[in-house]
Amino acid sequence: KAVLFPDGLAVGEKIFKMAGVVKSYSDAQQVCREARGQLASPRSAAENEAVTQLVRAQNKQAYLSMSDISTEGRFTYPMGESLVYSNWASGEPNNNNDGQPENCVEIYPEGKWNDVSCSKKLLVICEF
Ligand code: GN1
Ligand code: CA
Ligand code: CA
Repeated sequence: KAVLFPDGLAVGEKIFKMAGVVKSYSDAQQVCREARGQLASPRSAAENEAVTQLVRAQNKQAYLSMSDISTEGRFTYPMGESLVYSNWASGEPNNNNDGQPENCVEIYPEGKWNDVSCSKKLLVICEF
């Protein structure tokens, strides 16, 4: 645990680590892949709270791993499974950025989720 302070948190078997960079979705995915992890994928309220703590500490929205790039309106994890947990903000996902689609997911410092353009530059948090 000590080595994770102040940028990481362990929840059950999972470790979330803030990478200290702000990237587009595909670049963010690559950062986590190169570290042999993947983008944060909170699958429970406890995991979502851990990611939220890291986001709040930086006061910057972060990417989650999930997207509806394959099928509009159907958000999945990177391996294609449907979500087992979600924490959408009210009215989200709305797939609407000035008429442009939004196929990636950001998490706000309050822990709620919003779909956003995958080109938006957001904080990278990986899980291991
Ligand atoms: C943001 O900036 P605005 O209000 O058009 C957000 C959308 C949300 C919306 C919720 C680029 O859109 O994803 O659905 O707020 N766009 C960006 O009100 O973050
Ligand atoms: Ca979408
Ligand atoms: Ca949205």
